[in-house]
Amino acid sequence: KKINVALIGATGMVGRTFLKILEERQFPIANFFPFASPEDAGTVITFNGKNYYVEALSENVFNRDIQIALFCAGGDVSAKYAPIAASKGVVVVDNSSHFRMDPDVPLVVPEVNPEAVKNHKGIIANPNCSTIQAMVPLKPLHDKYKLKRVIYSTYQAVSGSGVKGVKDLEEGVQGKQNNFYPHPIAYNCLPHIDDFTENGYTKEELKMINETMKIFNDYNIKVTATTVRVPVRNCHSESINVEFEKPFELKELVNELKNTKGVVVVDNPNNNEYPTAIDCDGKDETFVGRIRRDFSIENGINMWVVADNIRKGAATNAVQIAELLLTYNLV
Ligand code: 2RA
Repeated sequence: KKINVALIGATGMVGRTFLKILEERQFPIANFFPFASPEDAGTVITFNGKNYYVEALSENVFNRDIQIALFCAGGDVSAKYAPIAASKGVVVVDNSSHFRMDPDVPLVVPEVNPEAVKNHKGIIANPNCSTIQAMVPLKPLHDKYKLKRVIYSTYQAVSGSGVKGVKDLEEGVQGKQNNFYPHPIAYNCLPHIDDFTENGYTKEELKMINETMKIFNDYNIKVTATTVRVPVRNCHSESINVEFEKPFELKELVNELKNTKGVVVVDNPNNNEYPTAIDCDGKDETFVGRIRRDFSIENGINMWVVADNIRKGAATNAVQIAELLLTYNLV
């Protein structure tokens, strides 16, 4: 069965990765409608061997025969147009953060809570990239040992900020100072991703905290986070400390991870084997290493988790949600 798909934000870094993922996974598309902002409209993109003019988004485009609309044009565009699309019977998969905490909007990582898509009321939200890559390994561990507390420390690539972030780093290392970020990112680390809020946390940190509880549907899990921008081009790295309710054998815990779809364990420190951003670039799995007991608490571990924040962190996860809509006959 082939369906008609709209891609809103087709010319951005995530949008272009959507095109690649849709092609790689041979998502069954009959008619394809790429959209962008008026200033980017008219761009020609190639998709599945055909050239398309990217159209300017407007309210009436959703009167066309479209089954799924993939949004990756920022929160303002999603806030305005996703409800219009949904009102016309189009199922929206939204990569922005705008609707993630809406109780009527499922927040989905297909390896973690696929069934949640069945409760959608027109809009399904893609979680934040740094949340998605943590959920994939945490899910089997939560199922077996029950999460009590999670501490995230992230080391996030500049690609998370789009082309401007990448430019700031690449030109910064050549001595040309831009000021996309509030401080130089070259040879530097910035504990500042998204805006600061009144409680001293950034929106990025609050996203990880709130999205973890919503995706596991467990508001008793204690979660905290520190999210940091680092001079890495692509892939987010995360140090995750987990306290479980139940005791565990480390070998058994590692085997749980090895047997989890979407997880690749790279963990042999004696051979300098652990996940690195450069090694994970362009991949869809979540890579886990440095798995070791936290001897400071009764049932705890530390682990190092790396994934491609543009692929699994955004485009691939969203396309997997679209595949679930087909699997569950929801479109
Ligand atoms: C970032 N997670 O890395 C945010 C949005 N992509 O900037």
